[in-house]
Amino acid sequence: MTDPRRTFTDVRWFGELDSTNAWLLEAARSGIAEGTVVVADRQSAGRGRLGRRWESKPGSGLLVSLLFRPRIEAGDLFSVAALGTLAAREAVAAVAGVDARVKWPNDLVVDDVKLAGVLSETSGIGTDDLAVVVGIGINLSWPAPGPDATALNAVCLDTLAGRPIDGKALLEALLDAAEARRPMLDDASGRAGLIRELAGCTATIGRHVRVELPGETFFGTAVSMDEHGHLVVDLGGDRRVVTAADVVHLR
Ligand code: BT5
Repeated sequence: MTDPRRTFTDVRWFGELDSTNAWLLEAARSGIAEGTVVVADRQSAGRGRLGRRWESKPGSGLLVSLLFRPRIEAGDLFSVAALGTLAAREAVAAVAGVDARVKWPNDLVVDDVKLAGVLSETSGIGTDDLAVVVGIGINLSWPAPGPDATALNAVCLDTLAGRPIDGKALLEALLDAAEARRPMLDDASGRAGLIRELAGCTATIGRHVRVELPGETFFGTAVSMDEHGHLVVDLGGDRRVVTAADVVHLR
């Protein structure tokens, strides 16, 4: 049977890397093609947003990065990360039967506990040579219940599904979901559709939140996501548009 995938076909699986995002970003700068997918069993320096770390013991998570070369403006970059988040969400539903929600901007959570994180990084922004690496970490079998999991406020798919989940099957489902949405990046209505779809499964909207910015913290109610994926927060009349921050869901 021919592979129905056309974009995400070149999958490179490593035993260990510092970071799948770091590897793919470097390769992107050297001209590697859109659709290259990098997976690692373990990462020695897994990256989160804002210089944070992604923790994953060997073989305990799906650690994958996908390369996109979309022809988009910087203001539309959120749609690429949104595609990655939606693909991860669809994959955990398909393979593990888990209905995850999104914590803005790109975490997958179940009952406000983090199952997966997404980190999008770029090179060549503002040029004809834009490359966007979308890195996704999904907890498969770690953290086990215990201090680590509690400290991270993390959960894994095995626990949620009540059975072992196969990382390869999860990867296949994720790539299929990414492939199906890839054409949406090519026009404005498709990109808007990705943001709308993400907003529709974002648990942050409607929640009372604490927004943590460098040097400033404020409270409000998250009311919507704008067309760029920014979070609109109501402060009791005044509205603020949050572009990059940490948001904490409050009860
Ligand atoms: C993220 O950052 O959630 C993005 C994580 C992206 C990881 C993937 S793995 C493949 C690819 N290659 C990389 O190097 N990175 C990507 P952020 O929103 O900043 O969240 C990071 C925070 O999540 C940390 O500071 C911890 O509090 C928490 N955390 C770390 N590891 C975790 C885990 N395994 N499960 C749940 N939470 C975790």
